Amino acid sequence: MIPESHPRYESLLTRELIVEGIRNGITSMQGLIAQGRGEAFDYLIGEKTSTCALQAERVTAAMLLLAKRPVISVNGNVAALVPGEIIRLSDIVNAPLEVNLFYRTEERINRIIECLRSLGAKKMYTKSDGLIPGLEHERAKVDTDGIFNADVVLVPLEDGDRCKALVEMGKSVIAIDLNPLSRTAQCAGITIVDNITRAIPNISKFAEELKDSEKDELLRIIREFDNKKNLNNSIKEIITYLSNHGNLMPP
Ligand code: PTJ
Repeated sequence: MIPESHPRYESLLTRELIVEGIRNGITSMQGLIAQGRGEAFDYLIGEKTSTCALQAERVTAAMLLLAKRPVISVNGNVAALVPGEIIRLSDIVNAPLEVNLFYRTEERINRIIECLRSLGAKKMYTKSDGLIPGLEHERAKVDTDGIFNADVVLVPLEDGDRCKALVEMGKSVIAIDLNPLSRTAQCAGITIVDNITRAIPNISKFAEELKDSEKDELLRIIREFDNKKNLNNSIKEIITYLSNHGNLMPP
């Protein structure tokens, strides 16, 4: 039992969700390591959504609303941390979910699908009849109607290989990754450097706000966004945060 007064209450609760995910056969053991890496980077950004992340989250909402065949990729950490929130986003932007795992087992795939369905997920791609070219690991297996055929794919907590392969297939790839230096963060078309627990509700909020906007307005929001610049600014924000809090660097 974690007392609410604990200074790291939120972070510890999130950790419990991953542990629970492992107990329920949803999350991989390696998911714990990913969570630890995420926590470390979240610490460096002050455990809050930065201005850069907010901008990327708004552009993501515009992009998902404009997409013709958007898909949201779900792995074991995503399913443990934000199952309800991801379903809500899927509904708002009309982007079906597709479970895609790095440490793939059929049992875990089915458990995640069951879990999402039990929480109200309506549209999901559940076949694995396609292969992403150039990938040798299990994440290559996708649904030909889903990720394989998608124009926009949201990939939270991804590994760099697949992000690159999806970009090479001509897709617009949106990554959520607390590590701005990861290969995924560096190769995605839009990179959200934020915790998925904050990013998904933010994207949903922006999607609600933008959903009745004209197509031209959504296009303008996307056109004005420069991912490289935003990513560099995310790194600068970490440096500024550290220099303000650690007295490590000259002002
Ligand atoms: O469920 P599976 O089998 O598909 O496996 C999923 C994991 C996440 C275990 C697998 O993809 C993996 O090993 O991922 P990595 O290579 O550890 O990458 C995870 C990335 O996500 C790292 O850059 C972390 O900093 C980042 N990350 C971790 N937790 C969060 C996060 N980013 C956003 N929000 C988080 N909560």
